[in-house]
Amino acid sequence: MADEALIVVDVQNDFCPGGALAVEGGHEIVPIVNRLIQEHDNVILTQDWHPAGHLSFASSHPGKAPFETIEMPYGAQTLWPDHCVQGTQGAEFHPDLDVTKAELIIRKGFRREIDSYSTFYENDRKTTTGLEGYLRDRGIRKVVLAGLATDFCVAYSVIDACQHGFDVTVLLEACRAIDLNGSLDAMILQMKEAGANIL
Ligand code: VGL
Ligand code: ZN
Repeated sequence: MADEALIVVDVQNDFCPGGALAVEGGHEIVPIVNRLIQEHDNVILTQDWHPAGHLSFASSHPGKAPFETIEMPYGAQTLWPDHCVQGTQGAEFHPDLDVTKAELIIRKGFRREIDSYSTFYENDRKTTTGLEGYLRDRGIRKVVLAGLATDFCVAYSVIDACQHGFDVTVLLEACRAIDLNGSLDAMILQMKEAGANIL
């Protein structure tokens, strides 16, 4: 399947139990994702990679608490606990994730003023990560997504991939969700409406 890529989203310590923004059962997907990596010819990893003081952190907004929403110049933004700070242990991939085969690591969220859920576009929906060009240049037509979290970085990446004309599959058994105020059901619906195959 030379025209298919596996995109493994944010399987990092801070999104696993014990981490700063732990996703319930996040670590459980690691063996499943490792199997998917072995089965794919083209493997891409994404890494949430924020500078200290990132504006998606509640700590950057006096009086605000994690999981509240604020208005940013580009629209509504959920505030998070400090997580995936560049160079910290929490930003590293899970130690058991089999990263060796990955040909590309896309880092996102490194601009202080903009958060980035999708691995194609940052949350202003204009700033690109370059992933689309990479996939086109490599002749990739199909993408398979797995990782953390289903209802944020996976879902936004899935929807963008669909809108750019890729054939997109999400493997839910290889994802885990944050599920904030019904976000999991809402994003599964949006992924379906975008045309993704949800397995
Ligand atoms: C994510 C919230 C903040 C994710 C990243 O990987 O889904 N969620 N940063
Ligand atoms: Zn983040």
